Amino acid sequence: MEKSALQKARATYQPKLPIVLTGAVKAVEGQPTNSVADQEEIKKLFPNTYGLPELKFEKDPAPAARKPINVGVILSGGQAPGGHNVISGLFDGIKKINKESRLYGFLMGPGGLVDHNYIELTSNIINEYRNTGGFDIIGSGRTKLEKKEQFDKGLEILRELNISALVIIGGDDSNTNAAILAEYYKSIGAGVQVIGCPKTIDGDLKNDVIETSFGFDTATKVYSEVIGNIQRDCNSAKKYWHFIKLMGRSASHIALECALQTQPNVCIISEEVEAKNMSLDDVVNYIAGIVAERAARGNNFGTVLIPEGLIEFIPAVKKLIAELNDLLAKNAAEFAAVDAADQRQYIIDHLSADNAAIYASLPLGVARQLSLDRDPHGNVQVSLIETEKLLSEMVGKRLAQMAEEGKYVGKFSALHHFFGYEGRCADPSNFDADYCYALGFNASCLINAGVTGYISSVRKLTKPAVQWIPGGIPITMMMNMERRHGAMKPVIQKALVRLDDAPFQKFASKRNDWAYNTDYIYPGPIQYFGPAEVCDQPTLTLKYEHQGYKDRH
Ligand code: FBP
Repeated sequence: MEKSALQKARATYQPKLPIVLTGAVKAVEGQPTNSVADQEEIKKLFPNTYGLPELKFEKDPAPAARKPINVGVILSGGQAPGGHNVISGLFDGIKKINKESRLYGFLMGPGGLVDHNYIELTSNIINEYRNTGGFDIIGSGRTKLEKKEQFDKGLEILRELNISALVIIGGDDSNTNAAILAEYYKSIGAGVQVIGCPKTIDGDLKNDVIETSFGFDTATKVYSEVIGNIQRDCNSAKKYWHFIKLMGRSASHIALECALQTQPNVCIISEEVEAKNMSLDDVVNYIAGIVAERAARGNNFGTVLIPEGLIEFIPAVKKLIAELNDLLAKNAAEFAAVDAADQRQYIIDHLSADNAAIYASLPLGVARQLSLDRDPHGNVQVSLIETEKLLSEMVGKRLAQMAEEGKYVGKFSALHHFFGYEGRCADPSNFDADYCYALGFNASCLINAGVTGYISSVRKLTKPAVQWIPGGIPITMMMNMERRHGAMKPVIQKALVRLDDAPFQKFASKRNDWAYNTDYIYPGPIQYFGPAEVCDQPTLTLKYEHQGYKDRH
């Protein structure tokens, strides 16, 4: 593979490890754990892996010689910067356990395990991918591992390759499946450990024990750089309003972090829209009000950040989607047989009156997206809904009305952007390069400790990497029961933006200033080489969360 000068220099970067992982370690058990909610149900569903203790690693002064192990690894779901470093950390970790250990990568996501598609990851391959973005080393996919037949089929190849541990690198849904697989293999005495790793640019796989998912840091820095560039352009020409949709299928962490980094004129936070029971019109009026006020001050330009998942958080639309999910799950065959042109009417005829009215009122494109196929985990594919265009059109119409009423004088010219795929495969920032390498290396320590059903956890992330605290968290600890595909299922609780938490509070205390005074920040590109205050800083979300946590305790 030919490389740029930056890639060559970057390939030599040695990720920093928490100091404790630089020598032999032993696992130290903490207290037994409970799931975050619905304890009785989760306990019944996970009789073999519920209630396990949290683990921490400490230096082992007298380590025993260890046998080689064969490990499998899977990349699952959307790409996130740093996945290759998780794999290289895992590789280095199992080689340190015993240099005869082997790592096998299952190709194109969980489907590779079921279909027996794999490669052995040798040091030549691993070295090509150190510190690079993307998941192309083995590819990723969204096949949902949930059926006994899939687990049994997977076990055949694990046995054939003598693999005794499987590492699943994924988001909340993939780690939920890792927990189910761990429980199943344990229940049948398969002798295969299953370990998860917290991945997703969306930043919504986090809680008291997982401080952040990897990829969020790099992706938000990439988006913030580009938002900053747009803001400088718009502050130069002073003639456009930029409507920028940002990935993050459910939670608004990406939009919030980018707002903190760039200080746009408007940023909508879906969780607030839901908490305040706002309608689409309320959101439109809020934006139009700011556009009009800025126009009154002579500023016919600005930036609006919109989280990808907004539409699903508007309470009325949320109720509609919940009924649609059940309707489409129950009547799947009948609906598939309906002519495409008649599907809209079919849905209107089968929904309750309130939801039918809302569905009928939505622009055709949005309504159609809401009724299209869900992803394998049952999620509406919100990245395909053009919320940025929907909102700017509605704001334009509202401004026209306001102009007629004498409440707006100005010029509204809108441009649209969607930043998502641009950031998911960026070369990892130093933070993500270090964090991912530590997560992978730490996974090898969990394997060596003989545990299953754990997620790799590295904490104290606002400190320098050498001071990070590695350990393991039972996945069942993060679970609750939720409605999926029309039935209650055990799933990892998604972390949405908390309105009482420091990052949102910080944003809320500043947003009025940012709306009317043009106070943009232009963060510039990610820097890999240079002083730590430029190159090694975590996200503002993480910093404020830790600050808020300290203030509360
Ligand atoms: P994960 O939760 O699997 O990490 O993926 C999140 C995400 O990047 C969302 O932000 C986005 O809505 C979705 O993936 C897009 O999915 P796809 O890659 O299948 O188009």
